[in-house]
Amino acid sequence: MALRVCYRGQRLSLHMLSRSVSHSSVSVESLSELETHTHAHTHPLFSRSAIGTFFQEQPLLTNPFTQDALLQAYLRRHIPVQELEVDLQQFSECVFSEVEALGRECELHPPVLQRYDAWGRRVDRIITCGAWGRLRALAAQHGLVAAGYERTYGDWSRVYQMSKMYLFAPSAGLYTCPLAMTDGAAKVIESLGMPAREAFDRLTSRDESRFWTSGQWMTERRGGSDVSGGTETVARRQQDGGFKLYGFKWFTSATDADMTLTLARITDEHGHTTPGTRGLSLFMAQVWSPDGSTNGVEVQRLKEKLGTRQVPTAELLLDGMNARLLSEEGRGVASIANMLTITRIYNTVCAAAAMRRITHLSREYACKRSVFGKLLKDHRLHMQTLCRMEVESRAAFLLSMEVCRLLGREECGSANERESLLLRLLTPVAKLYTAKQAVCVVSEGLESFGGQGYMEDTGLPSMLRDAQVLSIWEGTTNVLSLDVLRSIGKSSGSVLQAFFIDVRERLLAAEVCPALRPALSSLGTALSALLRFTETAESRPAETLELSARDLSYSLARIYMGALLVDHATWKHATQTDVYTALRWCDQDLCPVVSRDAAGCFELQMAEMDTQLVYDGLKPR
Ligand code: MFK
Repeated sequence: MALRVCYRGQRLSLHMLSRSVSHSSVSVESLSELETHTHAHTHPLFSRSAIGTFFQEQPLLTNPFTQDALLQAYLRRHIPVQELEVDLQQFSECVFSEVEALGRECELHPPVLQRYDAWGRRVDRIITCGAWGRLRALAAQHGLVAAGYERTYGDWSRVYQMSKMYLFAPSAGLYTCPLAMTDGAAKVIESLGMPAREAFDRLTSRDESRFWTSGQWMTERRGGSDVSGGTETVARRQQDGGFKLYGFKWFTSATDADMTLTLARITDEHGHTTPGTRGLSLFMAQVWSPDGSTNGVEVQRLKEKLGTRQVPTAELLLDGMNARLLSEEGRGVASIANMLTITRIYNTVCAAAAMRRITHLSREYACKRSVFGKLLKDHRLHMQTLCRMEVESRAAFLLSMEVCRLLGREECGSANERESLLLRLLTPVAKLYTAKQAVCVVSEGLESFGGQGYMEDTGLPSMLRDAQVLSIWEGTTNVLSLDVLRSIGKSSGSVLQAFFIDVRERLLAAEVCPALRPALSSLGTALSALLRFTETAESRPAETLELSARDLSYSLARIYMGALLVDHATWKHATQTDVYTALRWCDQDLCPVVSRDAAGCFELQMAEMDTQLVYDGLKPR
C-alpha cells in the first residue's frame, strides 16, 4: 500500500510493506536523516529495515555525585575530608546502580491494602513491594538517618547526611518520606530529653533488623493546615498511666511505619477536652502489635493520589490505640514543631535534588537529541532555558545546604544567637520557595524532552507528579508564609535583624570580586528596599501584613539565595561559572514584596477587588 504525504514541501511515498521485506538493521535518529537515508537507498521509508530499532536516544543516569560540580565544590570548600568524599562517591554508585531501579519498581508496584484474610478475619495489612523493603534496608545500612545523630563530622554532620539524602532522593521512589518523619521523630524525642530511649535508638540505627521508621499523624478530617482547629482525636487515660486514642486521621503518610507521633486531646474525668492549641498533647504509639495485628487501628482505605504513589498513604480510624504521652500536657504543637522543622528541611533538600536530577537529564539529552540539523546543545535558545534551570538548581542547593549547616550547628551547641534565629526564619522560607521552584524546574525539564517528557514509561512524568506534593505537604506556601510572620512576631523582629546583618556581611565580603559588582549592586538595592518595607511594617494593620506574607517570603528567599551565590563565587577555588550563576540569579526582581507594595497590592481595597475578580459574575453569598 502506498500513502502520499507532504513533509517540508517534499512529496514522499510511504510504503507500508510487510516486515518480511528486509531486516538489515539501520539506525536512524531523525526524520530528516530518515529522508536522506531513504533517498540514498531504495528501502521504503517506513519498512523495518529503514526505521531501525529506535527513534530517540535515552538520557542515561550516571553517578550523580561525579556529575554534580557544585556539590563536589561545596563539600571541598567546607568539609575537605577524603573519607567523606569516598563515602559519597561509593554511595552514589549504589544510587545509580541499585536505588534507581528500586525507585522505579516502587512507582510501578504501588502499595495495596489487604483488609481481610482468606477466613474473613480483619487484618488491615499494607502490602508494599520488595523494592520498598530493600530501600528501607539500604537507608538503614547507609545511615541516612543515623548520620545526623552520630555527628561524626561535628557540626557539619547534617550537611554530610543531607548530601547523601540529596543524592538518594531523586532515585529513591519517595522513600525519603518515611525517612523524613523518622528523623523528625528522633529529633522530637531527643529534644524532649530522651523520654523514649529505645525508640530513639531504633530510629537512628544502622542495623536494618533493628531500624524503625516513624509516621507523623497530624491531619484529620477537617484538614491539615489548621491543626489546633481540626484535631478531634481524644486520649483517655488508663489505669496503668498509658492512654487510649480515639479519632480519625485523614492523611497518614507511609502508614507502614513501625511507630508514629500524633496529637490528641486528653479528656478529663467528665470526658471533656480543652479546645485550641492548649488542649493538644503529643503521643507516641507503635502501629503494629507484636502478633502483626494493628494496635487499635483500622485502615479505612489507601488514598488515590496524583503522585507519591509509591508511598502508602491511608485514612485511619483510631479505635483505642495504645499510646504514651510524650510531651507535657497541652504542649503538643510546640513539641511536634521540632518534627516539622526536620521534615520541612527534608522537603527543601528533596526539592533541590529533584531540580538537580531533571537538569542533569535534560543536559544529557541535549547532547544526544538532534533537531533542525544539529544537537539540542547547539541551539542557543535551548541552552538558555537549561541554563536558567541550572541557576535555579544551584540557588536551591546552596539554600538547602545552608539550612542543614545551621541545623547541624544548633544540634552540636555551636550555633550563635544569629545562627539560631536564621535557622528559625530560613526553614519555612527555604521550604516554601524551593518547593515552588521544583515544580517549575521539573516541568520545564519535562518540556525539554518534547513529547517524550510526557510519556509515562520514560519515568519522567512521575518526577513532575512527585514534585507537586512538595508545595503541599508539610505546610502549603501560604501556611509557611504565615509561619515566617510567626517567626518574626515571636522573636520581636530579631530573626529579621539576623537576616539583614548576615546578608550585609556576605555582600561586603564579596566586594573583593569586581566581576560580581552588578549582582552586589542589585542585592544591595533589594536589601535596602526590604529593610525600608519591614521598618514600616509595624505601623501597618495586621491584615495588610498578612497580605504581604507570601511576597515577603519570596523576597527573603531570593535575596538570601543571591547572598549565598555571591558568597560561593568568592571562594578561592570558585570558577567563572560560579560568578556567572550569581549574576544570572540577580537578573530577576529580588524583592517582589516592595514592587507589589508600590502597586498597592496589600491594601485592603485591593484585597476586596481580588475577591470580586475571583467571583466575577457570581452572586455574593
Ligand atoms: C520529602 C519530604 C518528605 C516529608 C514527608 C512528610 C510526610 C508527612 C505528611 C504530613 O503529615 S503533611 C502535614 C503536615 N502538617 C503541617 O505542616 C501543619 C501545617 N500547619 C502549621 O504549620 C500551622 O502553622 C501550625 C499547626 C503550626 C499552627 O498551629 P497553632 O496551634 O495555631 O500554632 P501557634 O499557637 O502559633 O503555636 C503553638 C506553639 O508552636 C508555639 O510555641 P509556644 O507555645 O512555645 O509559644 C509556636 O511558637 C510553636 N510553633 C509553631 N510553629 C512552629 C513553632 N515552633 C517552631 N517552629 C515552627 N514552625
